[in-house]
Amino acid sequence: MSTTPLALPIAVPEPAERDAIARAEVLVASPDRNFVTLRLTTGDGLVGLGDATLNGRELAVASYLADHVVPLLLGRDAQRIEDTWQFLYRSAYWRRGPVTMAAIAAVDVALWDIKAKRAGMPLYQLLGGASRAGLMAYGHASGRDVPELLDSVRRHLDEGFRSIRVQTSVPGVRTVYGVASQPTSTGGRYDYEPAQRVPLPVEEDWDTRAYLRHIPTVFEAVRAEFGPGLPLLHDGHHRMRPIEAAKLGKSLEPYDLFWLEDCTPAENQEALRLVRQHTTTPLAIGEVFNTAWDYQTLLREQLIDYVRGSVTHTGGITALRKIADQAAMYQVRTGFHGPTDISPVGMAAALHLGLAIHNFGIQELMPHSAHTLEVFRTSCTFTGGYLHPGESVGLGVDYDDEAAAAFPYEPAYLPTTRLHDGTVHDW
Ligand code: CS2
Ligand code: MG
Repeated sequence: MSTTPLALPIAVPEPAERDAIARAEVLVASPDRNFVTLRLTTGDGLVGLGDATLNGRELAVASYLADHVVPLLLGRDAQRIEDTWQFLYRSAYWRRGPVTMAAIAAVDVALWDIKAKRAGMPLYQLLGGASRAGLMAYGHASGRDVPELLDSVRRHLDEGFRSIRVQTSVPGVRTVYGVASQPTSTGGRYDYEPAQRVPLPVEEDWDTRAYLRHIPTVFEAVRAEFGPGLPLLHDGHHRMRPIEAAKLGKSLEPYDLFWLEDCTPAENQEALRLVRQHTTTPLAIGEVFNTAWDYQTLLREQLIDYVRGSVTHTGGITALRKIADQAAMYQVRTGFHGPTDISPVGMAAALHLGLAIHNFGIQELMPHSAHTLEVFRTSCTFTGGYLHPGESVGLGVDYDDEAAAAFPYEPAYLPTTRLHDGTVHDW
């Protein structure tokens, strides 16, 4: 009796020598804050950069890349972006999570950078071309009291911002997320950048009832000063329970917010149902999400208005584009995360993607320091309130090794929060 031989798997063709990844370097530097960057070089010398920065846990991603991913990349075909994404995601077996997804993101973005350079065009052209002239950005205004906050809004308007996030101190609370110039528990100052170079996390305190009473009075003052037109945003930074978030959304309705961000801890998607039933204040969520699955319920049930993921923390352009496309089906727009812990490489990736997709909403911009911009030379521009990734080929970012050598890694932690009875709360 004859037997049919089993079909052998079809061999994946070897890459052309010029396309094989010849070098993969994990670069860690701290030009005023820590950044982890992946640099891939092809056989013919094309260079791609990817951002792998995970604020406060940077070395975990550096090790994931150097110890477990770099050995898999050498010799692989730099042209096969989707295939490499699926290979790194599925063959690790242990899926998702911020460390894994930041590592995959770095590879993905570096490969898009290389592909666009190979094509000789800025990345947004490869992603479909520009859908708009520029990307409206919002800046971070804050104040320990209302006059200081109004000054900060004025300063941001002078710098060209046309949309402003408003964060403020709360009477009876010592240190609050997002408010510059507050004293910290270690005697330093909480200035702009929440990650602090301290051996233990700085402690902040919190009182939700005081916050809920105070915030509407602050927005009333801002609207009275700047009128009804200016888009205003606010970040709840995961601190409320669902009914508290619903109450805040409702009490802010007269001030017509552009969005209320992270009103509840993001892992409980169902919480947003309750919030949504009570308020028409637009909701934004997702900066700590790392895959499309984290958005599944929120999008299908139309519980949010903006997706807040970043290229760096959701697995790269390949993954974030799929999230944006899924969001578009529900008329949900993007508001990609853009704090200083997204490096200029991650920021450039967000701008290329944001320029190309149809459902772009707004882009967060926390400008990087001069030292950061010495290490990462970027073609991105901010003019008249609008960001643009520039017309250089690829991402438009170069990494300066010499400048980076002056800024070695320094451990830094994000703060932690306790209620006034000592209970740990969401930061
Ligand atoms: C934030 C961030 O930009 C935002 O909206 O909530 O400041 C966030 O706290 C940091 O990215 C944490 O690393
Ligand atoms: Mg936020």
